[in-house]
This record gives sequence, structure tokens and C-alpha cells, in this order.
Amino acid sequence: MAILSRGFGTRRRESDPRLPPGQYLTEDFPVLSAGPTPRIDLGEWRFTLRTEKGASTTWTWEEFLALPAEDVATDIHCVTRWSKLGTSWRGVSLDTIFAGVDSDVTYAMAHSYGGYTTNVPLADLLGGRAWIAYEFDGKPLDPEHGGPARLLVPHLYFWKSAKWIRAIALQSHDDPGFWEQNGYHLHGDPWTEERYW
Ligand SMILES: Nc1nc2c(c(=O)[nH]1)N[C@H]1C(S)=C(S)[C@@H](COP(=O)(O)O)O[C@H]1N2
Ligand SMILES: [Mo]
Repeated sequence: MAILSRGFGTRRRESDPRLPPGQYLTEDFPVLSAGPTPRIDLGEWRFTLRTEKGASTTWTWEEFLALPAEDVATDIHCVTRWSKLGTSWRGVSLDTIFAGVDSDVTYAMAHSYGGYTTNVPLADLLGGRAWIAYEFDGKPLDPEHGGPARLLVPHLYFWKSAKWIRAIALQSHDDPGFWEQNGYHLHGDPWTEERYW
């Protein structure tokens, strides 16, 4: 009986419509970092948005917290095949960050403290689908998970959600970021399994 009910449980979880192909559910929150966790003093923290025309806007931590924030409930999907459902975040929509920005290009590169980069098409950052998040589960974002603030692009594989975000630069070419140079897909849609290229 125990084996049978466990079997049913597994089958139900695997057919959960929120689970993209090839993914399994996890309850915990794994930490995946390519290097050490940078410690960023909030007084030193800056976030910069740069356009291809050389214009840039920089926010201090205080200025960033003064921007309108949103609560976000979303599922996240790592290319290493774990998915976590119903995660809770708070942060600033990239629609807010990009409001009034004058740019003619369609690609962006996210730059992190510590040197990590990841490329994302601008279209994937807009339309209420991406945030710079600074709270998780109602608490300041843990440094291991990208605190003080990380990019959150939950409709793409989680490697696109750059931890310890420092800048977003707009650019005319879809240059590969850190994992993309190492074989991860340029785009990374979990629903069509854009894992590698
Ligand atoms: N700066 C930075 N951001 C990063 C990474 C990293 O190594 N450095 N790893 C990426 C990968 S591969 C994943 S799956 C998620 C992991 O986020 P987590 O550690 O909060 O689970 O962060 C992404 N963002
Ligand atoms: Mo990942």
C-alpha cells in the first residue's frame, strides 16, 4: 500500500501543469553559485541602467527602495531540473526601471557583483515578467540567494535571474553571458526546454 500510494503521489506531481517538461518539484531552495557570495554593503550598493547610447541612470539603495515595489508569486525552474512552485518575492518591476528610457536595441546584459553576466532579450524583461527582487518570503533576500538584490525572470530558466545584480546594459547584439558561453542556451525557455546549444 505504501509503495502504491507513493507511486500515485509521484505521478500526480509529475503531471502538475505548472511543471515544465523534464523538471521535478523541490520543496527546499537549492543554492547555485558559480563563485563565492559577494558581501555588498548597502551604503556602497548601486544599480545602474545603461543604454547603447551611453546614457545611464544609477540608483543608491535608498533611492531603489523608494521606487514602487510589487509582490510577486511565481514558480521558478532551474536548468539542473528542479522547479519550485509558488515562491514569494518583492521587488521593482523592470517596466518601472525602464520607464522613459530612450533605446533602439533589443538585447540586454545583466551584470552582477562578482563578475557573473547573463544575456536576456529586452522583450523578456518587459511586460510585467521581470523584477529586481530584494525580499523573499517577506524577509530581506539572503546573500546566498542574491541579496541585497537579484534579477528575477521566472519565465526563463533560473540562471537568467542574476544574483547580486549591479547593472543592466542595453546592447544591439545578443552576446552570450557567463553560462551561455559555457553552452547554456541564449534564451532559456523552460517550456520548450531551451537548455543548451
Ligand atoms: N551572480 C550570479 N547569479 C546567478 C548565478 C551565479 O552563479 N552568480 N547562478 C545562476 C543559476 S545557474 C541559478 S539556478 C540561480 C540559482 O539561484 P539560487 O542560488 O537562489 O537558487 O541563480 C542564477 N544566478
Ligand atoms: Mo541553474
